[in-house]
Amino acid sequence: MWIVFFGYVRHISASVNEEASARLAADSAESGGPTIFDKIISKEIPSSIVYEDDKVLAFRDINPQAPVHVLVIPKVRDGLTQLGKAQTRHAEILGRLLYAAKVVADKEGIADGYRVVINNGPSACQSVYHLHLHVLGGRQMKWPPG
Ligand code: TR5
Repeated sequence: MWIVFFGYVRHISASVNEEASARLAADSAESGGPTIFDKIISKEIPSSIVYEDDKVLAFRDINPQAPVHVLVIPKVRDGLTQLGKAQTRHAEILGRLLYAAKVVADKEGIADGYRVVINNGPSACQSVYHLHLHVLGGRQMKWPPG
């Protein structure tokens, strides 16, 4: 009984922390300053690159949530801190990112089933404010997501 109670309290407190750090990340994103992904793009910080072209970079997530977990990002942010900031001028890069996600899935051997996720804003737990697509696969996915 107590174990269940403390488990529940821990679960609630983890959710509160997650939400608080997501809100903090969103607040600091308002400044439009650099993110960790800028350093990955400039190769100042090493990453495991899966795919790259003139506009798009795809690299393995440092904290994978599936056997295959790749992030697909635009090399130039141009105001795209999150999907919700997209303007008409971003339509081409949005298409390029989605197509790159498909290319990554093919290259990674997960074409039979994978998930492409965009966390938009604090309520979706976005933590890095440089638009990115998560490509997840290599295991059975569940629906609905958490
Ligand atoms: O929560 P959202 O949707 O914003 O996703 C951000 C993702 O970036 C998370 O899945 C993190 O695990 C991932 N991430 C964060 C860092 C990082 C990374 N992936 C690769 N390499 C990384 N470095 C070097 N540093 C990070 N802070």
